[in-house]
Amino acid sequence: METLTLSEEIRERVREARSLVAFSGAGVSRESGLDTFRGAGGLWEKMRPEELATPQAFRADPEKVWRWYAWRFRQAAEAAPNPAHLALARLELEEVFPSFTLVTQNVDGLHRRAGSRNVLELHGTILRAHCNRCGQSRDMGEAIAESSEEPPVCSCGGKYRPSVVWFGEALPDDVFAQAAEESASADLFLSVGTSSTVYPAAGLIEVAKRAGALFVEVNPEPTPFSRLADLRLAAPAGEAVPALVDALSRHR
Ligand code: BJW
Ligand code: ZN
Repeated sequence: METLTLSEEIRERVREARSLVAFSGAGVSRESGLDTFRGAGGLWEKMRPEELATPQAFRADPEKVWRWYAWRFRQAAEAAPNPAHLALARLELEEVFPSFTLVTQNVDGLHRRAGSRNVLELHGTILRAHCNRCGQSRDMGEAIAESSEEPPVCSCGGKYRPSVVWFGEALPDDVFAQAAEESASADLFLSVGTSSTVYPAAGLIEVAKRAGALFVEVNPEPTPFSRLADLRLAAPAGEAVPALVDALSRHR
């Protein structure tokens, strides 16, 4: 993407902004080679979500669900952050805005590996697993490597499961509360690579918009929130986010 030119009105808002929230979804990791959930080529074109990403699915067929996550863990471990992850990290590390929070729905750990620090993982992480009975937590890679059982069995007799949030499960309370608080006080709210269809995460866009944030959406496809966007970049994140970060930095 060539140099991005911002309108005078947006430049003004950027100049005055104190806090930025970046909100990301599976699309930001697409150019790292990880599949999105919905849409063409998405994980759920081949598999129904309720067969894999629910507590009921794990109860019904723990081996199938565990294997699917073990496969995705290996994919994530082998993937590298792309220019979109790196540009978002730069925004934080170069302190372009006094306050920066990265709220992600992703479980792949790529934002932290790119150098982002203030990361709120709304849907947990695939890098850890915990026992469904006693809650004991361990590294996912070790759980896969050290056990021949799928899923590995805990010393209490329970089964290990990935530490992600499935449909019907509550998001970690403190993490969501902090994300909502940051969204409510954000001057800029930047949504990247999410279909914005899963709640309560998608509701953060409404929270920010209602509180008066400038809302920027990066997604090649429209979402239910596109109409509310003050600026929409219909391009892949790996191209649009570095261009946007350059433009934001230039106008500070
Ligand atoms: C690119 C790109 C490129 C492509 N560059 N972009 C009605 C109203 C409100 C809520 C509900 C409702 N009915 C049911 C609910 C509840 C349910 C829900 O929201 N369902 C909806 C589907 C309707 N929500 C829940 O169950 C949540 N829990 C809850 O509500 O608890 C209540 C409770 C309270 C108290 C006690 C008990 C319960 C939990 C939701 C958990 C979601 N979990 C998953 C799986 C995580 C584990 C895993 O990874 O397997 O999270 S589902 C999946 O969707 C995953 C994602 O984080 C999430 C969001 O998806 P995302 O990231 O937006 O990806 P995609 O694939 O949808 O979109 C990718 C986008 O990228 C697309 O738009 C592309 O165009 C774009 N793209 N290439 C930029 N290169
Ligand atoms: Zn246990």
